[in-house]
This record gives sequence, C-alpha cells and structure tokens, in this order.
Amino acid sequence: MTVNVSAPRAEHLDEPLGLGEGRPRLSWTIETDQPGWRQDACEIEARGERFVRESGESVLVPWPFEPLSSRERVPVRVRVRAAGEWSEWSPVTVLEAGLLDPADWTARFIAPPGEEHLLRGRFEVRRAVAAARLYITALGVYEAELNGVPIGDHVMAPGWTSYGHRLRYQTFDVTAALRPGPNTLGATLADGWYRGRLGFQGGTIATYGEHLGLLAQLEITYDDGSGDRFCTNPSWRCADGPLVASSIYDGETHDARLEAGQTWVPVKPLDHDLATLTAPSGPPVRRSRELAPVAVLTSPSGQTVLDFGQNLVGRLRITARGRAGDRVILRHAEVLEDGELCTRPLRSAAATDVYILRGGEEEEVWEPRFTFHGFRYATVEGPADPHLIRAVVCHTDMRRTGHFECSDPLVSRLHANVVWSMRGNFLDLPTDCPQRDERLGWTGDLQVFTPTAAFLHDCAGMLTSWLADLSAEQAPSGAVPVAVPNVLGERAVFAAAGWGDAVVLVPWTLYQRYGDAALLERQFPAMCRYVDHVALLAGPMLLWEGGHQFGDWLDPAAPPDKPGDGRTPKPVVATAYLAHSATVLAEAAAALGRDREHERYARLAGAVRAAFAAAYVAPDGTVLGDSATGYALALRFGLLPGPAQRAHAGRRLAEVVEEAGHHIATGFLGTPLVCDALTEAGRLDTAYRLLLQRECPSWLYAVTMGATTIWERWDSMLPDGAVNSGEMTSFNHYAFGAVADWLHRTVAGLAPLAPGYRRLAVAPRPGGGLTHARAALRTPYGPAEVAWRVDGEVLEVRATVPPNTSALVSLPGAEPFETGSGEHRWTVDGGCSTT
Ligand code: RAM
Repeated sequence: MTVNVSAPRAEHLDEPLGLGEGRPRLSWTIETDQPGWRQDACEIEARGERFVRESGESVLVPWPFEPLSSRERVPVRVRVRAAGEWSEWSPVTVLEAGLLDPADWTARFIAPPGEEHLLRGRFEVRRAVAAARLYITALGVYEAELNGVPIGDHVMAPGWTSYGHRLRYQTFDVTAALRPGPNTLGATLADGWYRGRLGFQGGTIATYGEHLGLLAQLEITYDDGSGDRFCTNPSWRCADGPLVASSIYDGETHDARLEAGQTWVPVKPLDHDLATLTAPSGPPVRRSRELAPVAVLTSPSGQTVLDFGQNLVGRLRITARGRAGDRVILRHAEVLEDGELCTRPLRSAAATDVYILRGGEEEEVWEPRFTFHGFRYATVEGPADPHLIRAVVCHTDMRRTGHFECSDPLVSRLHANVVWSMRGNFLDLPTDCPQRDERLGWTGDLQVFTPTAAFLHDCAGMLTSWLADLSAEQAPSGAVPVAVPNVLGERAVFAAAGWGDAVVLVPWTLYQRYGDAALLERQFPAMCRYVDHVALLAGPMLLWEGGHQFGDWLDPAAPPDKPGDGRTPKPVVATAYLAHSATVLAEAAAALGRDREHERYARLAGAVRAAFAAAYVAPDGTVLGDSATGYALALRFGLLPGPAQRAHAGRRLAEVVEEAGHHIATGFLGTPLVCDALTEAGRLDTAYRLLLQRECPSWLYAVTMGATTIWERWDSMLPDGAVNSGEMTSFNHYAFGAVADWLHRTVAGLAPLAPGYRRLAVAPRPGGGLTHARAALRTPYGPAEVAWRVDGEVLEVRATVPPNTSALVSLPGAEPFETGSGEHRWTVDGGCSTT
C-alpha cells in the first residue's frame, strides 16, 4: 500500500513567501491506492519541533506551534497515520513570514513632486549576499526593477483594495538580482485604480488621493550574517519618462523617445498610515497566456482589424519598426458591427493604447503595463506588423480546479464561455465587467456567481481579500456598498436585496467549498450586522418592501431603460432574500458553535418565511407576480408553507417556463435558481429544455451568435447581429453564467455535502438527450470526478472520491448509498430516460 502526502500548503497560497499570518493553517492531500483510506492522526514538524494531532483533519489544520515572527523562514512537513500505520514524511514546504507588524517598516512613502513617474534610489552591496527580500507597495500601481531588470512578474500590483483600510504589499526574493558594489532600485508608478478615472459612467479623478507614492524596503543578509537595509527615503530621485498617459479605462501612451536622458529631481516624503499594510491572501495578477490573431481583416472603412477569436481581458503586445515619432495606435472592442470595431458599449472608456517609436533599424516590442482592456477585436494603425501582434491575457493567477464537458458542443461552449468570463472579471477583484467605464466589484454579481467561481478556480485567497474590504466598508448601520471597494460614495451604501446579501452568502459558499471556518468566523459579525439591518428595514411585518432595489435585474421583460422592473415584484425578491440570508446565517452560527445566534436567526428566518407566505403566497401556492423568479425563489429558499403549496409552485414554475416557450424569463437573481428549482420540483425535463433552448433569450442563444464569454443582457447582440443600443451592453458579465453551478452539481452530478467536500454527492441526472457528461474538481482533499455515459438503456457512471472523504451516491431510480474514497464504476439498467 502506498500513501503519499503532498507538501503542505499554507492558507490559500501556492507561494508561501511573505505570509501575513503568524499562524498559517496547513493543508495537504493524500495519494493512495487504498480504497476507503481515512486519516486518524497527523504529525506536523516545524523548527525541529513535532506535534501530533489525533484528528482526521487535513484541510486548513491550525498551526500548532509558536507563531512565526516577521521574516521567519520555517521548513514544514507532515505525515499521517491511518489504521495504526504512519506514512512517510511529505516533501518540505518552506514558509516565510512577511512583515507582520507596522513597526517592521522603517521605509517611508515617497512621492514625486509633480507628474514624474520614474523613481530610483542607489545603494551599495558590501559583500556576498546570502539572501535579500524586497517588501514593496504603492499608492497607484507599480512595476519595480533592480539594476534595470524587472522584479517579479506581477501585473497591476498592488491591485485594488479599499486603500483607506487595507493596502497590500508584495514580497520578492531578490537575492539573485543584486550585485557587489553600486546597485539601483527603480520603480515606475501609474494611476491605476488609486488616482485614475474610476466609477460608474465616467467616474472621478483622484478617487483615493492626489499623489502617487512608493514604499520599498530592501533587506539584505550577507554571507557573514550581517545585513543592510535600504528603504525609500528622501534621498531618492524621480523623473519623467516614456509613460505619457495611463488609465485603466482609457489606455496607455508610451513615448519610447523619452526612455533615456531624463532629468532626475528629488522626491518628497508622503504621509500614509503604515498600519493599513497587509500581506496578500491570494495570488497576484499575472499574464496567463498569449493568443495570436485568428484573422487579420480589412474593415469596410479600410481599418486593419485583428480578430483573436476569443473575447478576453488583457492587452496587446506589438512588434514595430519605423521612424522616431511614428505612432502605433491600438483600439479595442468586444464586437464588430457592420464589420467595424463597435466601441459604443465601452461608453466613455477610450480603450486606446498608443506607442510612439524610438526609431531606427531595430524592432521595438511594447506591451502597455498599467491598463487592461476587454476585447476580442482590435484595430491597429501605424508601423506594427499585425501578424506579430499577440493578445496577452491577464487575470489573478488562481489555480484552475474545475472542469465540465458534455455531449452537446453548445453546452460545452457555454461552459467554456463561463470560464473565460471568470478569467476576465477576476482581475485582482471580482468585477461586473472588464471593458467599459465601470469594472466595479458589484456585490450582487459575485453573490450569484460564487458557487460557480469556487468550482472553476481556487478563488478562496482572492475573495478573502475582497471580503475583508466588504466588512471594512460596512456602514455602522450594517448596510454595505453595492460595489466594493466603494468609489461611488455614500449614495452607494444601502441594502439592496441579492446585492448586499453577498455579505452573508459569499463567506457561506466559500465555507462550503473550501472548508474555511476561520473565514466564516471572521466575517460573522458583518453577516449579523447586515441581517439585523435588513430586519429593521423590513419593520414589524418583516416584509422588505421599501428602499432602492435592483430587483430581478435584467429580466428580459424589463424595459431597456428600467432593468430592475422585471416581472417579479421587488418586495417578493427582497423578502425572499431576507429569509434566505437569515436562514444561512442561522446555519453559519450553528457551524461555528454559536448557539445563541443560531437560535436567534433561526427564529428570525422562520418569522420572515411566515410573513412571506402570508403576504405573497395564495392558499393554493400561487406566488405574487406568478413569475419564474418568484417561484424559483420560493422553492429554493423554502418559503412555501406546506407540501400542497410547494407542489403547486413547482407545477406552476414548470408551466410558466413552458408558457414562455422555454425561453429565459428571469434576471440576475432568478436565473441561477431556476434550473435547481425545476429539478427539485421533479421537472428535470423542463430544466433541460430551458438549458437547451437556442432562441433569444436563452443561454445558448449567445453561443449560437458566436459568443465566447457570457453577456450582460440576454440580447447584448440582437438576432440580426446588431449590437444592443442600451446603456449596459457588456459582452463579458459572469452573472448569467451562474447556471454552470447546476451543470456541475446536477447535470454531471458532483456537489459538496460537507464543508470542503469532505463528503460529496455523486448524483448525476442525465436528461435532455445528452449522452455523456463529466465534472472534475480538484477539491481541497484531492481530485474528484463524476462522469456518466448513456448507451442505449444502460447508464454507466464513474466516480473518483478523494482519500479521506466519502460520498453519498444517488443514481437514477436507485436507493442512495454511501461509499468511501477510490475509483468507482456503476451501471444502471433501463432505469433512466434520456429524452
Ligand atoms: C450595473 C452592472 C452590474 C449590476 C449593477 C446593478 O451597472 O450591470 O452588473 O450589478 O448595475
């Protein structure tokens, strides 16, 4: 028997350099050929100390030793015991703490006196270097270099957080970049999210501050144990450089003629609270892949148009040759209209990059550094060879964890589109869209998409940071901004059903998917404050009927200029969400062992459910508004008072969907629930017909129109190919992609039953004429998979259950049963229909 233990992972990080946790929790996975393998105990070794824990836990296991101190480097390994036998030790992971205390910083922020954006400082390396670390961040975005060589491969660092509360710093190992004698540490600063145009439809300038700033602390340890520290301080100098303009929305202008010959002037000190500094809890943004154009076209007006075959987020890298002062101009768009770049959906975002050539015989290669665009198409003007242009895809460097495919190529493409929309909108924070003058962390969009996101990629670390901002920005009343970080001001801080509920529902989903109870505990006070606030708004009747609501946003029946006015009454949506959040909060309290809060919120949830039923559910089970979203909410959130009403609501939901010709009749909040509600109501056939509809509005309509990402509106592109003229016409908005969670859990049949998938459901529900489907997930415990295939009357199901977990298996027409880890194969004869 072999039992291999993976190298331990710290927190949600694959790169444990510069850890911000003094007590990092550890996780490992097991590889074994033994079915049903279960851990009885583990032993953790660090700093030569060992600790045995009599426990089966292998995910986010508490740090058993004295906390790490700042900068401490600790090799850690683990072994496990099962059935009395200890395994071999795992490979070692070396953890290294970052600067855990504001007092560790002797560096101070510096700022250019004017609009200079190049900064540099010089220092001496006295002898052979054993180790060197650079701790660095900026007010703005930065790229640093040592002796002219870029440090690291991060993009748009330090990213976007609620800067007034939390500013992330990065830690780099720069040992190899130093040389004996004089060295130069340099950085380029740009506005990024800190000072650029940011907001809703235009936005404001200098959202966070007037001045860009840099903070850097380089710590050198020499081979004799002595050290030097070199910090940003008033001896640094700054200069203008080639970065002429830079804006996230509008693009970047780089004048290569200004790359040399600067005049360096002194910097000035800048005050900024070092207590806001925090280490990242997730991976940085990186360049993840490059795409070559699939076609180079000439538009009717004579423009050279590149088609990358995929709507993506990132920027172009060009290769140019020409005279000094020649310009290459790049414009980006997600779609073409009448063969021309259609930039109207970008609203005021210019999305234009300009490169001004140095000139000469040599090829000049350039990629903008401090902007990103959402595009599939681009026009290029000037002396750059279009065939050599590459699209560089950028997003948070999350581990890909989940995959899905099935026998219907359109559904598989729909799923691929969801993955691309996640990539495009998980660029340091979860955004609604990546292309127009917006790109904000809208809470509602993430709320509905988190279950899907948490399957596709390991986004626990990234969303931990976003949630910290969400709680930091929560008002004393308990209300939260509708988009986080909040740049829309006070008017954006209000409870909106389905949006604000992200406070409660996102941590809960992350707990279920990643087993992170500490995160749940940390968010718990914010969750309570939010639900208390909404309960207050709902008043003594416990009906949430007032205030500004987005409703079932972008229901296809809503008037184009009133996207919130769909068929489902707003009070129905809002009160349903209050009941749901209170229920989830009660469950969260139970999971955390908080009995008092559990009781309190379970009581509130029960009362709101009763109020909902009394006010909005007729005795026969008809829900006010008689809409698909109303029924989906009532069924999924358990708001129907009895079995008769439940049965009626299920029937009525199916009828409503059929009456709409199996076209989508739901918006942001109903869409993620409707297939689940139908399945639960015993109408899987109707759910499949809804999924497989190809006419507008439907999920597959966009796919038949050539979509490669999920659209904001069901008809972002109209059937005749015209681009919707509405204000909000993004082609890269993940919200409607939330149906992928149903594909994973129900179509393929792989779902979590206990936090972190410690117990999973294997419950495939074949239908819709599909002949096979498969979901594969790297769970926190290791790879899991469910795959099925229909051959005539026979259904064959294969499943992989990770070591140290178990599964509840429900096959069509059979009694559910439990199984342990390992590779399984079952067949069901005759008992399933696939039409
Ligand atoms: C828009 C975006 C976003 C949505 C809000 C309410 O600006 O489309 O997705 O959450 O409105």
